[in-house]
Amino acid sequence: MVGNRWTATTCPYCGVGCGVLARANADGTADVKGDPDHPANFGRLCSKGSALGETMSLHDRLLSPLIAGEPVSWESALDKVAGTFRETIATYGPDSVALYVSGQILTEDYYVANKLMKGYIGTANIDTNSRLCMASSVAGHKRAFGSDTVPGAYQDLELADLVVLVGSNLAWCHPVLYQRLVAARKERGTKIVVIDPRRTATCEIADLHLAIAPGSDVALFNGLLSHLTATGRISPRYIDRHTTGFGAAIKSCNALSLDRVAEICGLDKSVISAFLELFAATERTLTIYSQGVNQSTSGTDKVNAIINCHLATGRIGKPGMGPFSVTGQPNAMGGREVGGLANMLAAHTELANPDHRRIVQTFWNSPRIADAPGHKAVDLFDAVADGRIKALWIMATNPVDSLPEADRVRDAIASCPFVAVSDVTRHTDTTALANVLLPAAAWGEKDGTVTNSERRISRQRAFVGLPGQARPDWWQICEVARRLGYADAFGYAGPHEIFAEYAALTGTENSATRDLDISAFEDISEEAYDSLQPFQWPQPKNTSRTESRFFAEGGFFTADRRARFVETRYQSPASRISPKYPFVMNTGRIRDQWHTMTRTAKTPRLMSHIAEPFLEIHPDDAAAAGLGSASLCEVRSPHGRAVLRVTITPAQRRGNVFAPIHWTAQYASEARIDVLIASRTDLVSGQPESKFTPVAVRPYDAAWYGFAISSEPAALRDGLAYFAKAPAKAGHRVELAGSASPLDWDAFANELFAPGNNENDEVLTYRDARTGHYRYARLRDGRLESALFVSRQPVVVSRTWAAGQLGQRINPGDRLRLLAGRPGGNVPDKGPIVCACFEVGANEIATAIARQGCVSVEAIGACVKAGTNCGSCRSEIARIIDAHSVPKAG
Ligand SMILES: Nc1nc2c(c(=O)[nH]1)N[C@H]1C(S)=C(S)[C@@H](COP(=O)(O)OP(=O)(O)OC[C@H]3O[C@@H](n4cnc5c(=O)[nH]c(N)nc54)[C@H](O)[C@@H]3O)O[C@H]1N2
Ligand SMILES: Nc1nc2c(c(=O)[nH]1)N[C@H]1C(S)=C(S)[C@@H](COP(=O)(O)OP(=O)(O)OC[C@H]3O[C@@H](n4cnc5c(=O)[nH]c(N)nc54)[C@H](O)[C@@H]3O)O[C@H]1N2
Ligand code: SF4
Ligand SMILES: [Mo]
Repeated sequence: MVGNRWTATTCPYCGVGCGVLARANADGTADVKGDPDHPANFGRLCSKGSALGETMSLHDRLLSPLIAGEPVSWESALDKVAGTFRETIATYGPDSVALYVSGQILTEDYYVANKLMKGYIGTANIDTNSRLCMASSVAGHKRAFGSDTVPGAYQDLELADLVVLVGSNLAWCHPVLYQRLVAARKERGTKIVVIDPRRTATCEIADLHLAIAPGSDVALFNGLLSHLTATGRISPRYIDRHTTGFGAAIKSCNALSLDRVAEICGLDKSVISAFLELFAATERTLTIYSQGVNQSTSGTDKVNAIINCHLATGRIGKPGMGPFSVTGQPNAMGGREVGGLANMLAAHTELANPDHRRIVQTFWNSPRIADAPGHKAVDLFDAVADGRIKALWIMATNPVDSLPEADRVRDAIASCPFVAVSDVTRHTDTTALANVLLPAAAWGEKDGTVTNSERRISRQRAFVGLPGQARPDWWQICEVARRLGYADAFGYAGPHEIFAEYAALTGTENSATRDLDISAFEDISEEAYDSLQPFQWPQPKNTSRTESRFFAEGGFFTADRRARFVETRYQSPASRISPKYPFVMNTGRIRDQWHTMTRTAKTPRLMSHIAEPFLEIHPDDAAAAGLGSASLCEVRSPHGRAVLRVTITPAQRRGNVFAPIHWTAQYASEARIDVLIASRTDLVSGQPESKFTPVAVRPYDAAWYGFAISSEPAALRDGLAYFAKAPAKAGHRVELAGSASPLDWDAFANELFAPGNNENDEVLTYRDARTGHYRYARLRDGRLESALFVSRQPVVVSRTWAAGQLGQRINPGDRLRLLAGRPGGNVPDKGPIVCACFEVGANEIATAIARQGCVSVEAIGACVKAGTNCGSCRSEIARIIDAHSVPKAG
């Protein structure tokens, strides 16, 4: 399919759901650009979206079905999966099998997976990684609205006068929405409040940052409801006409004084008051929230505490106002629509509702319908561990890394009699444990739809052919269903037929009793599906609905069509902190990596921003714990341990530390962060508490630190205390540390680089026994093949510069400098990469500030191009400018 034609598709990363134009190149890469006509992004893309074309290489792709690691035909693999499921069900019943899927499969994949499990096998044991992500929002929506409805639209970002970001690092996690907000702020002076215990990149545009104590959100929003009521800012009309339960909710809130709220949140009363007053005074207020809200044992209460404030003011479903849960994964919303969660049915019908079960079963004409909720993700793996589930199929998610108590999950999967994994990647921590591996079609190879945070359904379109034996996920499920005897119900000619069936179900016996209705598409043809333009639901048939927001005039999906205020009570998590585990560990994302890095780590460009797992800690805590900058630390909880690089920053609150979620056993020795996290969940939603883990932190006693670069991957032998790998432009880079120095450094280096060594290479070494410095460089025909830099302290070497030397000719006069790890005076050292698009480093930006007097992000852009493409690094550039600007003399 290589050619000049651009294909309109959708980005496979975050829930913004940006439109992408893609075109395949002959070398296996692709050109990508933002789709100017897509209403989510109007042509913008972030650093991850812009780099999509570089992540398409077939390196480490799973390209054939495997049984016990050996390539087999699809026939054999599918027979094996279906046969094992059939026998297990026959012997132990339908609840002995399970499917664990993901917000990264397409709606059509999700629909057939759910139909097979709930309608044909007859178990609700299908859950998804959205349990770790959106479950509290879903539960909160359902408690308040009677349905899982996101009332607003992205346009509200441009129409709001106040945007409150709660537990959302929008700048890094929903970068294009952040860019839209930055533009709106410039245009209309939108006020922005960030509520997050950390000072994140998003705070760069905040008028007010509330660095609240972790887990204190319910107290803050209860305090807000109380303030709104006391100061007469509520809307009695909206409350009377469209809601119930206000009296009880406000009663519990009024018990909290402002002093008490400030104390719980750990903030000055004046800061709290400033927020309360800003919210009270601004009619057009939009509250965007994400994982700082959802991933908590009080996640559902946090959601409802926020929604309560919007219901009380009637600020919902109107231009520029409303509560707005932003989704994480590209199709988290689509999965919710088709009932991917173990306690839902399909098309926003309820498993617990007998009438809904009848509607769905009749529509499917299925032999049975699950009538009891299945296991939610964390419980699901408990059921795997204790043998209740005996056959498990995992699709498009990496639970060995992303679920709490991850080592226990790993052991559970390893002990399960049968595990099938559908993935696009050959080597992940989960594929390592599979009996059967099923090669899935990846982004660019598959067709279907996704729904973004604002309920907008867009097409993903294939623009390259299927490599090897890779097949789409929906096809895999239908083939297994066929083998289980359900050929008639799963005989789809393609995703368009699945989509049409799903659309028809949304309209069945609906008549506006359910929010989700896209029956306008129930007869969609293949041609129409192929040219489908992005649209927002609802789209019922025979109507020309133009308003896509919900609830401005009530019309909730409860029996009495009224919204419910929910009594939310603040519960302190502080009692979990103990002298043994005195720090609260928060976890989350970094700008350029996606989850377990199976795709984003393929490109050196995205790895150049942050190449190593780290722990952020406040300077005073670091000093007290004896942690030096860039040293290594050991983080422990009762469940596990990690070794991470220390990053000292005042952006952390005292007593709190932050670690990224991304590093797996594929990339680092001991950085799987979920091994530390307890499988404690929100009682309503079943969502795990990923952001509040009591931990101990202490220095890691490294005898030496190292940094290596090589054309071929280094051979990392057992016993290395620490490693973290990353690709470099012409090879690989790895950070190293050991607890005892090797006796012979030359032998160590030779062994490390053995995979690429050639006996004719020229080897340069340098050793200073007194300081513990050791340097090694291997040249082939004068070009750098590999190098190792070792010292007793964290290695001071310009990584970006050193990695850039791989494959370069090193002139005899420059060899000493190479061993020193520093560029010559006439060669600029970029420093750590800030702008991934144009590979502009922090030093280059600092130089532009110092030498060219650039004091704005725009000026930096004009000077060195940084920040002028995707814009994801603009807040970091602003931070560098701040750090370098000299205060004006008074
Ligand atoms: N670059 C990148 N972008 C992504 C992803 C990715 O992997 N990489 N993943 C996508 C997915 S699936 C998701 S779910 C989203 C997540 O998007 P976000 O939710 O924005 O990201 P996180 O970093 O998980 O957490 C958000 C913030 O919650 C804060 N927080 C922690 N505890 C509390 C608390 O008690 N109260 C409050 N108010 N805040 C708290 C954290 O400090 C953190 O800054 O990102 C999506 N986008
Ligand atoms: N401590 C902590 N833990 C967390 C979180 C946190 O903030 N803190 N966040 C949680 C959240 S919100 C999320 S969403 C999860 C994410 O966690 P996971 O879902 O486990 O992470 P991914 O790396 O996205 O896994 C996706 C897998 O699917 C594969 N894949 C990609 N495309 C396809 C495809 O089209 N078909 C198939 N079959 N496979 C494909 C990828 O190679 C990869 O192995 O992590 C959760 N875990
Ligand atoms: S914001 Fe970035 S990651 Fe998210 S959909 Fe858009 S381009 Fe993809
Ligand atoms: Mo997520």
